[in-house]
Amino acid sequence: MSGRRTRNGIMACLMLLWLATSASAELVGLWRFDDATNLGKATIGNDLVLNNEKGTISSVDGIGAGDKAAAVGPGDSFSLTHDIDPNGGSNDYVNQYTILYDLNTRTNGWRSLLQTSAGPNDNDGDYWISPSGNLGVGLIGYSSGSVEENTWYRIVFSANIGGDLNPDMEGDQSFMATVIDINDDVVFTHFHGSQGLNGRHSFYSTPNLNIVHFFADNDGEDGEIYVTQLAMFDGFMTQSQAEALGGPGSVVPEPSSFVLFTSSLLLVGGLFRLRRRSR
Ligand SMILES: [Ca+2]
Ligand SMILES: [Ca+2]
Ligand SMILES: [Ca+2]
Ligand SMILES: [Ca+2]
Repeated sequence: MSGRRTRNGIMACLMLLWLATSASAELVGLWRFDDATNLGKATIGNDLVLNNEKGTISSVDGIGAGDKAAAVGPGDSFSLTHDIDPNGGSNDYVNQYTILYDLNTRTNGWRSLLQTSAGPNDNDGDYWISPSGNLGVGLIGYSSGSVEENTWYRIVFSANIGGDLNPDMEGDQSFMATVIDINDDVVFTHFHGSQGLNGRHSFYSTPNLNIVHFFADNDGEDGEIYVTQLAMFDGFMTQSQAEALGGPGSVVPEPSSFVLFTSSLLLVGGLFRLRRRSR
């Protein structure tokens, strides 16, 4: 076993341990876009609904051999019935969540990542990559750090609406974006401004419409994106949690795999000890 694989194994184990013990953010949806015949198929959670009226959604190559991704162009998008209950102190809306995007944008125009309205094209998108590559939206501000087009990134968008994600920073920061590159290096983490409970970025939850949309906008400000992995968590992540995730294409740990994974690690550890003892 190489040093890198050992390190990756330990990292994965620590991440699984953290996810299994973290009460704040459970993985409730995971999509890998590897099945060209069923692009919206879920690994965890509900299948994505493909809004493909413009015909821009198709299967494309992802990261490395065997990986596939979905292309999504202007006017088209994905809708998700997420089944997340109201949280953050609300009876109606999802105020705490994290979305993980492993993506590669194909243009340098406006690229909508999130749409919280009832229908995907009802109004302006709610979280963007701007033409200059900055993350955000006017209401909560933009990151000073930026991303390049034609480059794979993991973007983690964490929301604690009505709350504060950074007690060390003056005022309330209700949103955080962490960007990680293909080498597992953190490109930047940015804290956006405050928002009151049930604000623009809150989702319709289980008692009402129970829906959210990805890569959608009302008038074409949703430039083409390749997405190879998408995940939804039902709580916010902190900076250290988000920055501990690997880069684009790396495993998003499933809570159900935790027991199996640690059992196999213990088994491997036991075999190593047995071998050493027999020498
Ligand atoms: Ca728009
Ligand atoms: Ca909107
Ligand atoms: Ca603060
Ligand atoms: Ca994929």
